Amino acid sequence: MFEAVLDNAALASSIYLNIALAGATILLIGFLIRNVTDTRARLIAMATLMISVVSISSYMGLASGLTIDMLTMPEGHPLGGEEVMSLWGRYLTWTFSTPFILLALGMLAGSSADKIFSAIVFDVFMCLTGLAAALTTESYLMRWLWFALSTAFFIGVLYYLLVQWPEDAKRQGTSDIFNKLKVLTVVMWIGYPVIWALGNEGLALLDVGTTSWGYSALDIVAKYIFTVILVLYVAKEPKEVTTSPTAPATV
Ligand code: RET
Repeated sequence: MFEAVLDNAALASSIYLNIALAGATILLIGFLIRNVTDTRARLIAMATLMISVVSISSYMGLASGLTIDMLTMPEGHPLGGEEVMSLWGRYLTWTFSTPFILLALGMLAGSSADKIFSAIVFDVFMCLTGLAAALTTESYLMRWLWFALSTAFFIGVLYYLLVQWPEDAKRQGTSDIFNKLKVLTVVMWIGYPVIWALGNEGLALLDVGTTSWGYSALDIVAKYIFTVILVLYVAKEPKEVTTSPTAPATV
């Protein structure tokens, strides 16, 4: 699979560019937070750093061919009976990267531990059931049922992002920055199931290179641009970040 990636220019560039961007983001965060001493500010910044640590590992998995396989699609799939290249490592590693995005956002909002934990639980199962959708090769219907279950968990995540955390952010005084990152996150995250549905593993309207670029483009905004906006704010150690939150449990 290593060679197959290199032979496809669109696919290779969608992977190698992200390795470079994740590496650059890690170095940039390290530089920006070198003088930050507050525990909450550092924890939020370190959570964002972990997003790129997972990302560089994820894209290394894809570049090396370790987490890519040719899967025979079931009857009913537009490419039924044919082998389709699945970059399943993406779905696996989202399980590790997306919780850090939510941890950073939940802490920025000054939310409570129970709400941050619940959002992350929904998120982890959204990713794992997405992985199951991609790896199911015996039934076309079951692929879409996994997709539907994953979407249900995604709605759980959106509930915290759109309903609970904006209230907490208001109380914490971080509404401006939180709402900016909330919109960025919600809009980008909705793009992932859309790419899955249109991509080579779903309705197969997009080829493998275009599908991979779809995810890579979303990743650039949802991870690196998100990180830079958040770390530039947190590195100033504003009192809204350094003050311990008082948000109530889920209501
Ligand atoms: C899948 C397919 C099944 C339905 C849904 C999905 C949602 C995926 C999302 C992924 C976000 C990934 C990010 C990665 C950054 O490292 C699994 C595509 C709802 C929202 C932000």
